[in-house]
Amino acid sequence: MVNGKCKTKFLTLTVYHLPLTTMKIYPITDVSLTKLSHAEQVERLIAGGAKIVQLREKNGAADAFFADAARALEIARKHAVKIIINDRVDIALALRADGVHLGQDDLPPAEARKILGERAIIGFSTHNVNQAVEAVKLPVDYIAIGPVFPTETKGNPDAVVGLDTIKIVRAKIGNFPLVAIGGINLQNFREVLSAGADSVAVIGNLLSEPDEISETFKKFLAAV
Ligand code: 3NM
Repeated sequence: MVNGKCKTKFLTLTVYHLPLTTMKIYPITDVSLTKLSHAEQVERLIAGGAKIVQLREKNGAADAFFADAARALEIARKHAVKIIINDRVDIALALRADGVHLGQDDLPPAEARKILGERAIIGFSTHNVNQAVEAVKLPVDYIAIGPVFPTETKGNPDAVVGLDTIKIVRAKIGNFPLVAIGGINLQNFREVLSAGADSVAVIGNLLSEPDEISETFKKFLAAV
């Protein structure tokens, strides 16, 4: 058992951690906001320089999301861009996507890990310091914390955590990859990174002008 335990620890420290720290801007798609398919949003984001995109679908039917995500993945593969599927472990598995992002009420990360395997990227949302501290013990590659600022994009959001929580979480989790989310924009994202986040996940401020998605993404990258 000791060996088994060591192996798990080793995997947690080395294999599960991805270079998300090098992807400081983590875009998430939203069809209802943009009126564009996930595939079209991915195309525009990649044209702006995105290296990882999360596909988030809260309204559509599974078959339509699957078909759209398959097209998005095809585009992403041509550019060596990673695709993470929000919530749906089944769709991530069926598509052989790069990974899945799970919320507190989704399939537990350990079960998702069993299904998707060691190479999958698994992210996990947290909304306070305690959840974050517990989450880094799980077989996940990164945790997200939010909402950092008020957000209009998420229905029924948790309480705003603010920059101080990011600082506290960073102090408690060491180098564990930390994504911040919620109300982050071109003006405030650097202070979120300075507070200790490795990466910022953004929806509204990137996508609210669908014709300018590529340009807006470029502006984020230029401002990092
Ligand atoms: N999750 P915007 S906040 C999807 O707190 C999501 O976990 C959140 O969108 C969390 O960049 C959020 O438009 C919405 O604020 C992020």
